[in-house]
Amino acid sequence: MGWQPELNTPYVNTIAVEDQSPFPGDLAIEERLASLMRWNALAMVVRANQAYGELGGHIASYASAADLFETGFNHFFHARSDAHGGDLVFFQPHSAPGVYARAFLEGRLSEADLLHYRQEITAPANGARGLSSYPHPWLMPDFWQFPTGSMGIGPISSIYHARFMRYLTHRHLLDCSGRKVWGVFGDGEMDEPESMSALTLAARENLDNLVWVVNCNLQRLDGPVRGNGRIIDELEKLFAGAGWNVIKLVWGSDWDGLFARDTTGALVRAFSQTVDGQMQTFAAKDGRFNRDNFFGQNAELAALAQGMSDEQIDRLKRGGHDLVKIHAAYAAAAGHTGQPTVILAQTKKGYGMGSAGQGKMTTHSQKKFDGADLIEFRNRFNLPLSDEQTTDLAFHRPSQDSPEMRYLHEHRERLGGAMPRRETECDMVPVPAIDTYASFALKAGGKEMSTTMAFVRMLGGLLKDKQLGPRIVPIVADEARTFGMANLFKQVGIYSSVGQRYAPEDIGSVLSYREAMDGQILEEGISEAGALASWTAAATSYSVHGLTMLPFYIYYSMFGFQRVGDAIWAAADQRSRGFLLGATSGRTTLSGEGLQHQDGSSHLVAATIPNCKAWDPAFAGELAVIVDAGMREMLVERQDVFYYITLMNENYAQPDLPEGAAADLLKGGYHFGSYGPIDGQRITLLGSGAILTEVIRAAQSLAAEGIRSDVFSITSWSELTREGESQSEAGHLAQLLSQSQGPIVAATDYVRAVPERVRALVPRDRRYLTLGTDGFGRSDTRAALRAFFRVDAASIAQTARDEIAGASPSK
Ligand SMILES: Cc1ncc(C[n+]2csc(CCOP(=O)(O)OP(=O)(O)O)c2C)c(N)n1
Repeated sequence: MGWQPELNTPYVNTIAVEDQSPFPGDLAIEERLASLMRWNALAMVVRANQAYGELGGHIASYASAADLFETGFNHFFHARSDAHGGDLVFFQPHSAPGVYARAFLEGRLSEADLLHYRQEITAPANGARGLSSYPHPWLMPDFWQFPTGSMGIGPISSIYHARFMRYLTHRHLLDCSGRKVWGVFGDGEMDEPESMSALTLAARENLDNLVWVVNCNLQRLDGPVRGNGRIIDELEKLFAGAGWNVIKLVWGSDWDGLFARDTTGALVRAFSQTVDGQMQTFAAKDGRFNRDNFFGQNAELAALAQGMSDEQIDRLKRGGHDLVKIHAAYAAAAGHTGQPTVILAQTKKGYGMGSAGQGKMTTHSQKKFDGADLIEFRNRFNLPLSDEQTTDLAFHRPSQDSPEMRYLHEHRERLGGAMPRRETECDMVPVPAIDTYASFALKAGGKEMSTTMAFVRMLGGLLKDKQLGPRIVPIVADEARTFGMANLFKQVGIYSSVGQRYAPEDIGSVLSYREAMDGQILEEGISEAGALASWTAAATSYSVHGLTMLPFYIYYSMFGFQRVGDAIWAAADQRSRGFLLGATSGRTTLSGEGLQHQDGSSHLVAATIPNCKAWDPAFAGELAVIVDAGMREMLVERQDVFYYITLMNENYAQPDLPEGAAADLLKGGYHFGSYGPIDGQRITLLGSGAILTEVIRAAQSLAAEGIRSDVFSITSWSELTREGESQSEAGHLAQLLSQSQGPIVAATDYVRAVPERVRALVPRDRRYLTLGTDGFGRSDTRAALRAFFRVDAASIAQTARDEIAGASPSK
């Protein structure tokens, strides 16, 4: 018949009036509370900016989201308690002032704290706690759980957190049933690729523990989200097509009567012809304008508006400002099974800011109010404030025994206490002794293998450990075979929420592809953003769920910090604990793959993340010591750090780890060996990762010429730098170098800026030269690439000779 199902429904509420669940609260009190939140949030931002105009902050976003937040707080968002594992709630970042305002009413923040909004550094000296601009667990570790400041990170993160809760349940590690993930996001934010990329995953996995509320105030920062279209229609199609349950929450209760009287469908027809840019204008204008320009479009509409005053027209609420409608939508979402739900809530940006901001193009950054605007706001929301209190922007907290405060506390107590609240209590998972899984690496005896192979073998061993094994979460983004991990498919299985419904093609093989409900590997497909979100969910399980998990996400190193660096930054903010393994790393070690795959920069970016320890080990034994130390730091000492380790795919002879090297290598480097006659001319060579093998070969050829080289394996340029910079006396590098003499040549498979970081720590009387792989990669053999970038043994040796001869131009 050529029929195509229509994914759009008319521009009205999905839930009909007669299907609305009854509102279980006291509407008048909740409205008064919401008004107080609005006021205190506004006062906080305006006062901060009156004091210091540069501080910034937002009012209009929370003004649009206040009712969406408050309904959640009063009726739905469960905090973690003895009776409930706790919901996860992602808050629109620039609505943070509203969350602080609530914490103030709840008594969790003081007036002094509110006065230090966006003044984190100066606050302590004034006996207050500074309030971070946006949700940052790093900065407010007992408060915020999820960083959402960078648009798109919250949405994708919420999906993978919801999926990870299923994973924990299916693997019988923690029963997460009855717990939900709520996310309030912006309609503009939905444009981010991260926001949209995992929608089908959420539907495919039937994540009915996930509810998104998209605050469709129809505006973003610069202007309308879809001036010439309707964002709610567009999102309805997108989400429905992706398999979500869509609840449109477009109009408030005041419209119910109008719809009931509209027997000809005039309203629905008018909406279908009104684009968002126009809707925004209607939001910005008064009742009179709306009577003339909306209801004035035709006789049928005009008839509907008859009998309503301009004031009443002005106060016609959009769905996202009507507590009763919001509650009904939330209740339907919370009760929906089999699919994730999105609530598309139409609101007005800057709601209630009157002529100062409601629906204005510039409202996003509006933070100045004159006296008249403030009085208008007070009147609009019936705030119990005198004129003076209003113009003074006095914060207001009703007395503890007022009905509002009793109501507020009672409702949060019913839901397990205040939110947001970040917990840190978690179990201590013992780390197995290193020789139970890594003796092969520590005593490699010259056996040839790559560090990737060594890592996979160690991981296989760790997975067998009775206590730690089940807590490990191996994560891949469709590269398990690349890294030789196919054996793990059989050993621990790939997680699938439905098991395996097919006979795998390779069923007879020992490495057969095995999916299982209790499978341990998270195979994320080709989505580095997804895999990183998954890693973050596992890496913060210790805090979000009180259950320590240890994720190892292994990926093409070039598709890490470069591709999803912002997500890693957010994971760092969220105090993640886990391992990132940048495999096939190095610009010349990954030979044939060429420009886009070859990584020469990840260590540079990793070094900028304060709680990321980045390592570039050359040998399997070094790798073992680093993995062991990382596990102890994260699981036993429970430090908020994560490790980034680069792994290579080049096979070479793996030496035994020199006796006593472990302590030094964990500081960033150790003396690997000396070559050539003791009385020869002296050169010092530093190398890391696979390029250390070139350094050693250079030392051997120099030795044959009578030159003495001291070779140091640098396991972490960034740790070496941090250690050195934190010492007032000679740091580790200086101590290492004191065992050697002569000019120093450093070589890595990364851009020269990586080894350049330690330059200031090199003794002044020593020349320091760095060799690296600056420029675009090429596709060729390792030998050709290393010669091209001048990080091969011959180039290193030549640089050393030139230096000794005093002929090298300084580089
Ligand atoms: C990745 C990223 N890009 C840009 C910004 C700057 N920014 C902050 S809020 C905002 C507009 C948000 O619009 P919307 O999501 O519709 O939320 P609203 O404030 O309208 O509720 C922008 C562009 C950001 N925080 N993150």
